Amino acid sequence: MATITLDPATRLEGHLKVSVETNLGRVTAAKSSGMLFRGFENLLAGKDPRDAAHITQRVCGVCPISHGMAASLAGEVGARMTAPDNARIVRNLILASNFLQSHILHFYTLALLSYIKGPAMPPFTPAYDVDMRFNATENQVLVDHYVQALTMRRKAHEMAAIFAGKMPHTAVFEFGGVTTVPKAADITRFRTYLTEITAFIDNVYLPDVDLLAQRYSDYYTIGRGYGNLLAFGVFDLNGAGTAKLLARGRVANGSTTVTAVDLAAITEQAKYSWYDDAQTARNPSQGVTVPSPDKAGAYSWLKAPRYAGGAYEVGSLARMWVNGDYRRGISVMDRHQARSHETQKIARAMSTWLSQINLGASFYTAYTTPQSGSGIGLTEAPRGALGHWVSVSNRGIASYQILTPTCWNCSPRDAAGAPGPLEKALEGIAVSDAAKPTEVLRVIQSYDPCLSCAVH
Ligand code: NFE
Repeated sequence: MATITLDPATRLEGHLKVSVETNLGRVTAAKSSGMLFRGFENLLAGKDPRDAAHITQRVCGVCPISHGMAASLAGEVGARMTAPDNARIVRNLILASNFLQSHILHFYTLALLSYIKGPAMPPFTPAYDVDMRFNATENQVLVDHYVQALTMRRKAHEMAAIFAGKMPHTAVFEFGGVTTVPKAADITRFRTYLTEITAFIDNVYLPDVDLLAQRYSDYYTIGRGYGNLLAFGVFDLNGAGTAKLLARGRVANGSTTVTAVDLAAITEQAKYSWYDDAQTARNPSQGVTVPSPDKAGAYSWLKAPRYAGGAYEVGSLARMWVNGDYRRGISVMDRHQARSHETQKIARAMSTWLSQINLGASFYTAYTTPQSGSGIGLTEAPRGALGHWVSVSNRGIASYQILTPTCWNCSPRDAAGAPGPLEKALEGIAVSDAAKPTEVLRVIQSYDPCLSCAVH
């Protein structure tokens, strides 16, 4: 019996601590802890509802656009209006650019370095050097692609900034539409970036994931977890949001039968979280965030979101599975595969959307803050399902709750004692070297956790 603790688990955003109990080299139980508190929900109280599209983007520099999108949708739902088609398309293009940069960042900068040897210098050292299976030539090609990916990620940001003005943290999101009115030259410039990034995705990213999957095919059987997958869906293809590039839905235990998402079935539990017990098992529409840093038995600043009591994985694999695009399996390697194929699917769709911008039509519809009301904004961030729940009174924010992807994936145990998705996925894996638990890190990184988002 031994306990292995990664604190912090490296190459992910924010401070995640993971502790695993092992017996004869196998993990018997895992604990995932978010080790910081932020309090965005509380600081939004009393603000002008329109500020939410700007403040919540500061939850994270990697996925700010998703927050701008969720906040705008929630505000527009609350005001019973929709933004015009041009705004929907421009928002999709900015969000899609943000997905491309995030997925490229995740594979090359965060995950791949757990399978290749970088140059013998920081930031590549120190590193675990166990279970390295690429030959010297392959290793060098992948290191070269790592360097190339840094440029591609920058270019994806530059592409987004053509419409967003700047990245990260754009000012382009306003309730009712977007503050930019693109010109034909902007669209041409965007397409030039998109062509280059698409070529990288097709010719470098997907083949590299395939090569990784060949050498590490055993990782198709590692890190499955519960097999429960949930997606809110993203990239609206019409104003009503009834058609999406990636659909809303969920499956239980690896099923191929997709069922509808009933928002009323979502609760955020807090038995093992450093929050006051008064908020246990509340729907986000009723949620409160009362920190309780000395609470006995608690071990994380993440709440534990559950759907009908079950722990659900969110992210590219959930989206691609629900949409019927990828159903090979649920594992570490399937997460990398689904993410790369999703990147390709989104890049293809962006090309179509670019030609749908109607330069003669409006990008904004006048918005008036209602005296009171409530709205829910559901979308996807690169790491998975994202929701904002807002209620307004006296034209100010009365309450705001944010439910992020990493909060689903890295949540602690729930009131019934059932582990969160990552905790479950770690159970049973073999650890060859307790001093260099690379298998544990690879499972963690397959979810692409972001703790800044998770605790928000
Ligand atoms: Ni900070 Fe975020 C998460 C994504 S959504 S990266 O989790 O993707 O708040």
